Amino acid sequence: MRGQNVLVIGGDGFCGWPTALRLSSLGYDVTIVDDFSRRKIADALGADSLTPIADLHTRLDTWEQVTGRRISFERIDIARQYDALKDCIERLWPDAVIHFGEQRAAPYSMRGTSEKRYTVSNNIRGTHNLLCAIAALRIDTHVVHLGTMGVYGYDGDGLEIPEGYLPIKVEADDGRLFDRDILYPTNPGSVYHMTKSMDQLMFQFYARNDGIRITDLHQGIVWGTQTDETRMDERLSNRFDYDGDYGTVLNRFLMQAAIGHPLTVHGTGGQTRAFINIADTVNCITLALENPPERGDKVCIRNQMTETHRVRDLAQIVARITGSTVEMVSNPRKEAAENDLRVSNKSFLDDGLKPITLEDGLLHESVSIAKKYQHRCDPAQIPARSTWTPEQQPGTIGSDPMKGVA
Ligand code: NAD
Ligand code: USQ
Repeated sequence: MRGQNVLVIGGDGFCGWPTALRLSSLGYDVTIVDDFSRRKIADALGADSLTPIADLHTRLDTWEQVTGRRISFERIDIARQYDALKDCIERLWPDAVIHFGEQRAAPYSMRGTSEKRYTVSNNIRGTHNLLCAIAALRIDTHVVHLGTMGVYGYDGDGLEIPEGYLPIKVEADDGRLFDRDILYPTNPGSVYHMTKSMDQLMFQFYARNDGIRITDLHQGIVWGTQTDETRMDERLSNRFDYDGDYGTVLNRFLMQAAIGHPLTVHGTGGQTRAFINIADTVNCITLALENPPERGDKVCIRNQMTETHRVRDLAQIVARITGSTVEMVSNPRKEAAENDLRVSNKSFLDDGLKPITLEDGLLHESVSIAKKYQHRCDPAQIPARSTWTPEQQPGTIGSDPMKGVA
């Protein structure tokens, strides 16, 4: 496996950057493709990463100084520059392509008409361009895509969510029963999540029609910020988003605790979600690369998460270890107020993943990183203002997350 040529699309981003470093340190020959759209959106929103992040050229030079390894870079917008993408794949002829390159914030995708249209056009065209180029070149490469747990939806009653497929029996008119293995019925909760549901169909088609080997990782919410490699030098630091659109819930709570801001629980906080630490994101992607499907296999879907938590429980944990207060704010989203969630992550456990959980002390690391850079925080960026419908209004509804909850 090592010595292989890997393209990391979206390798300047939160999950892509530490993955590129890990793969390079393991001896993979890594090329990052990115269009810097994430940095441009951050500039447009006025919401910078809490951690200072070096520009990509500085990052790559630093990595070479520290380790002697070179990561290459090609600036390509994969949604709009098909020919450049195809040319890049033809020149590098990668053994694997890891696809992180999408607009990934649900609130941003619901912010307004132009953000909805951008998210759909960027994500769908990018994924399709990649598959189309691979099919046109007849290259036998392994596509590893970062999908989301959100494709399953969150209306669950606690029945365990399988890894991508649902075995069902269909009853014919004459009463005979037929076995089918279908994609788990998708139930996206935002325009962003909808694009991931649509990606699944494109993967299914290209795996069957062109024999492309595809792994789709249905990842939970990533928390934490640093990995072994990004800790090696401050110029290798990973991004830490905390704003109302791009900050994800646990990282927001950790950062809010660090600056003495009340923890912003949406609604009752009864939403249960799947989580994974950034270090395990990197571990799982390495395992997925090392265990590719065979040509002709159906898409290999793996649930990339390590634990589930209710949002109000997370707030309580963070409040307990930091002494913060909790504030219940009206939920800007349309989502079930309370849900149960059980998820199978058997395939990574079988491959040897040793999950990093909230207990492992990394909550404290994130709080201290947030404290170190708290002078960079703009409190005006904290409230979540993107609402799912025009009728919804941001605002505070209480201060006790357990109040009103059975
Ligand atoms: P990110 O926004 O930090 O990184 C995405 C990177 O892709 C950015 O550097 C961006 O510039 C680049 N990009 C976007 N569109 C592109 C295009 N058209 N051409 C080239 N580059 C493009 O996001 P992230 O948090 O690193 O997420 C990476 C992937 O993982 C996403 O697909 C996301 O849906 C998925 N994911 C993320 C999380 C999470 O909690 N962060 C959880 C589950 C799944
Ligand atoms: N929430 C709060 N308070 C906050 C922020 C969020 O209560 O300050 C709540 C939200 O209402 C939601 C839950 O926390 O119920 C999760 O929100 P989130 O922003 O952490 O996660 P989400 O929007 O689902 O998106 C993130 C990533 C996305 C990825 C997804 C995985 O941004 O790229 O696909 O997590 S998953 O949630 O499993 O679908």
